[in-house]
Amino acid sequence: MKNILVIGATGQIGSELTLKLREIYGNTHVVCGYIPSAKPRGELRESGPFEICDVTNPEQIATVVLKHHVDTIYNLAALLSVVAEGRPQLAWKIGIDGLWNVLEVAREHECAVFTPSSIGSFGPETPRNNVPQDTIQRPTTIYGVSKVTTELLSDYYYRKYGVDTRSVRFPGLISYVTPPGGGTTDYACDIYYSAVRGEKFTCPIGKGTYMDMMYMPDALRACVELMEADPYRLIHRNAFNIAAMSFDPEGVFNAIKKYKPEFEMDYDVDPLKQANADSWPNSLSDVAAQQEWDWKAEYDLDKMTVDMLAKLREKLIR
Ligand code: AKB
Repeated sequence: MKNILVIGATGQIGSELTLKLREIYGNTHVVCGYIPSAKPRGELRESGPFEICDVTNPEQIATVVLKHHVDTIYNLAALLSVVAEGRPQLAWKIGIDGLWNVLEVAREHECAVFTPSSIGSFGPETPRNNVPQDTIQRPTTIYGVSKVTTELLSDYYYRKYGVDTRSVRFPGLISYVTPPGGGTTDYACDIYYSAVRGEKFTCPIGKGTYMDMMYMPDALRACVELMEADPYRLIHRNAFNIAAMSFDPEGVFNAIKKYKPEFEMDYDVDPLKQANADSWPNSLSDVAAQQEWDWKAEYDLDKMTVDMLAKLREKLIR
């Protein structure tokens, strides 16, 4: 049985991943690592162990790892792309200094490590469509620079020290549970909240701007399946392209309108978000993930829309 530490467990991915990992590996085997300004609540707090674990504090990480006999760390602490652009030094401190801390603890205590990368690790020189697994990255955002560094440092620790590091490049993630905070792709989540609340949606990303997106259940499954994958089949490690759907604002608007014909949207483009989105590709190829660990997304835009609308109706309208 694995003993897992999730760092950043109260964030958008962590709050759902921690519960999924508890379902799979047992409640007592998955530690919710949090910082005091983002305390766990509800089921996250009640269903299993929780510990203060700041990624910028190596002693704290080591203490939790030793206390709970941790052998696998999901390192989810990071600033999303828009927030990172406003605070580049903090983004680096959390994303890269934090990663060094995690990798050093992992090296000493023989832990496997998952640290997500993103479609934001690509830049304007990357091919626009169906981006291959191995290609030019050269991002222009601090978020992207830190994600490429994450990929390289994680591969370095695997090659030099044998630390079992693995990762995926997440698309924009859409979920009805914990809203994202400060990302470029947040609109794709926010639009569903507006639709269910019966409000008009003002989109901060321009018409015709395509980005890869994924429904959270697929994203969580990707984390677990990659960490369970047979290491002898893995040619790549940090980080795999994964894909489910690519759409622009009109695409998701029309998907929602099919079920809510009265829904309305207009545009007020945010220059920072638009610049980030313009520097990222339209769509990724996930062939390497399919070949090396049998990755396959289950949700397309329509299937996700039906589920998001139903789940948000339950959550917001009682
Ligand atoms: C963001 O928009 O910053 C993230 C991402 C695509 O990595 N959702």
